[in-house]
Amino acid sequence: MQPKVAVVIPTYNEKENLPVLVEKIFNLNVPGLEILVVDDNSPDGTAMVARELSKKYSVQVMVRDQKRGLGTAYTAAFKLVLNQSDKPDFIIQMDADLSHNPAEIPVFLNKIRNCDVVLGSRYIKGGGVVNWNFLRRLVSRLSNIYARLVLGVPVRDLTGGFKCWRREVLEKIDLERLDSVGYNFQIETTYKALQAGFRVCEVPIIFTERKFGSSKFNLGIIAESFIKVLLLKLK
Ligand SMILES: Nc1nc2c(ncn2[C@@H]2O[C@H](COP(=O)(O)OP(=O)(O)O)[C@@H](O)[C@H]2O)c(=O)[nH]1
Ligand SMILES: [Mg+2]
Repeated sequence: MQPKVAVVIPTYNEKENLPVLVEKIFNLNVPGLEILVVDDNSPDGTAMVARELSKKYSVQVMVRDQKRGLGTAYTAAFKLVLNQSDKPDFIIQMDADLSHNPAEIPVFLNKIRNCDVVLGSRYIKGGGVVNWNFLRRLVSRLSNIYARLVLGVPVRDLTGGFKCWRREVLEKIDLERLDSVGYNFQIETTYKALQAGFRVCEVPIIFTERKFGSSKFNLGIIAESFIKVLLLKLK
């Protein structure tokens, strides 16, 4: 039977980017693919744009009342797709701002056949980052080194947000007990999958900084990660 694929896309003020991304994804013609957009009531009207797209494409839209962080957006979206009657076999997560190249989706779907979790990695051979300044590169590199050393895991890119999950992994990780509000979600979920004994693989990706809209990255996100990585290890 043909596998079902859900692509989860969190959005906050992504009205220029979302239509371009959605069109590119459906142009791949991956059978059985559907998209779930989880928007935090973006002031720019991204939810309206998403609803418009749902008339043409297989796009579901989940709107939350206010900005509540990337981690909780993903948790809510994962719960929704896992509770559907027609559950997806694979769940892909990616940013809305075109930093993650949709053309790489088939690579993830190919790799997941022999893995339980596939991580898009900027820090293995063939991977990379385009249009980030020195400081942003440094922060990303240091966060990865810090998380890898504290947690003692062999993963090169723990903080990336382009990933593919086998449904069983997300069912096993207790989503109710996830503790991350922000980007720490990426580290926490991968670590929990490793702890549960799942096979985590990396494929190289090129991350390209957005052209439209603005990044929601901030110091609070770094602070959350700094503390929560330690707590994760101590648990
Ligand atoms: N629903 C929701 N999406 C968010 C939130 N914060 C960030 N995002 C989305 O998460 C993705 C990555 O965020 P971005 O600001 O591009 O982070 P950066 O790539 O690290 O600079 C984008 O699609 C954002 O719109 C949030 O609080 N709620
Ligand atoms: Mg971005």
